[in-house]
Amino acid sequence: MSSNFRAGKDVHGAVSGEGMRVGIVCGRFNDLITNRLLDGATNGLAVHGVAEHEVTVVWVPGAFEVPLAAKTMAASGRFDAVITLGAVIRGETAHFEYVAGPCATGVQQAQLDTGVPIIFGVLTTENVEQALERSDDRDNKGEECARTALEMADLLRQLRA
Ligand code: INI
Repeated sequence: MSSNFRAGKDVHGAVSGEGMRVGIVCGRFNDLITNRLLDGATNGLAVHGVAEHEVTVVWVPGAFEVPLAAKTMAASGRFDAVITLGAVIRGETAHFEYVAGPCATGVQQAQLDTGVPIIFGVLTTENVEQALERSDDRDNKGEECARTALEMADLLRQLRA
């Protein structure tokens, strides 16, 4: 069924990096993968016009530590968005669920608590091959997160204006 109803306002965030301050939290665990995600994220930010001096990269031991660092950065008021990057690989650990679940829940809670967009770029895969596929030049979760961060930062600016 279609309708002729047109909403009075239709709000979209722009993917534009001008003046945007972005924090990145990156897990060292599985750093073969997380360095590729970081390259994707920083390339994505650069392509959309984010200045190098507006980007801060913070390293944490692993995905379990990501939410606390992301929340602290978001709460500082110094960032328009925070991107989280990590790699939790099921084949590598017996406690996959204990790391991946709390990381995702913690990131979501941190963005709701602070009101700052915190973008979830922590890969959770069955094996290294899948993680490599999602962090390569054609399909890179970090690059996708860069675009999402800018879109959400602009959207929230508009919603608060
Ligand atoms: N951390 C990850 O980021 N990825 C993993 O796959 C992983 N594994 O396999 O255990 C992992 N563990 C470390 C964890 O994030 C914490 O750093 C550690 O438990 C100390 O709190």
